[in-house]
Amino acid sequence: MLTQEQLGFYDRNGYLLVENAVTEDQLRELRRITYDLIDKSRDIRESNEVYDLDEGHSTDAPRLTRIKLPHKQHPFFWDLLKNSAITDVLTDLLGPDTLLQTSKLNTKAPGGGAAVEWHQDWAFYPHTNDSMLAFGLMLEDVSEDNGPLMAIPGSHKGEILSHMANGVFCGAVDPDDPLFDLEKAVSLTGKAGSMTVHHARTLHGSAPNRSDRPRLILFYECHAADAWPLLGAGSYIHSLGQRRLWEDLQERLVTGKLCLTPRLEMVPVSIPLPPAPDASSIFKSQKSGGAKSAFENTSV
Ligand SMILES: O=C(O)CCC(=O)C(=O)O
Repeated sequence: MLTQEQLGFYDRNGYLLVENAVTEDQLRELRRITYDLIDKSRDIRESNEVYDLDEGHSTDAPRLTRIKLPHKQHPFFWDLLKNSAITDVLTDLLGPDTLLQTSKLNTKAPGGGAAVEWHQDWAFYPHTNDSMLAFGLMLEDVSEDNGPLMAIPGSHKGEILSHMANGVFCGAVDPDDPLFDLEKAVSLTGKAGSMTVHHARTLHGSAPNRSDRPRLILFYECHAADAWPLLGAGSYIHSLGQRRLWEDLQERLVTGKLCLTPRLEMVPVSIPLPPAPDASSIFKSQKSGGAKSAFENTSV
């Protein structure tokens, strides 16, 4: 359970670092499953429904940017979210009724694993209210040199910046946007087993992995059950049809019950359209959409 101090910190800053979010046994199992999944990517030649391959990926040296939807690749990832200390942090921050929006395991390979340009998750999936957050569970130690998550304190209370470039939604802010103040950025480093939490409106990003160690972070993106997607990355639900939508909601329910009366709040919404030429992941949107990099030519 979070302390009043932690709750206050999160409310003011829009991010939080929780140490020892999982037990040693849970961490060991998470790593075993993850390295096994990475191993199974060796003979994959193109990104597919499970893996996003990084440049230079080969049988001898697997290099991934992401394992997609880990909670669908192994039940342990789902059980952990539903039944652990992470579940308590979730309900402390979002209330008793919560859903998983999506999960991903971002695996920055040593020596260059891709940067994630600065963005606000909210820009990808505006909802009827912003009771939404992302957990980032560190499966290996995260230090300044292996591409830690970085966040701008308090940005969750500010504007949603433009994530457009060249007339398309590129999923990143322009580093030259006067509303973007990189000077304020903080790095969220920690020991394996620590967990970051960031609000869906918090500006965040991460540099390439410049170390010789992997950077493995398991992200769970969750929302209160009364936050319903408008359009964008969450809007796949509109294509499911009534029956499949109903099943999908049950499948993603983490705690409590579904809520069929969305809470409508005065939140800033900009529809993330038109899509970048390849909008299949944030990495692809940022690259194919021509996002300007905030990390090139810096030593961050
Ligand atoms: O992997 C990271 O460092 C950040 C990931 C992220 O922000 C995202 O995938 O939306």
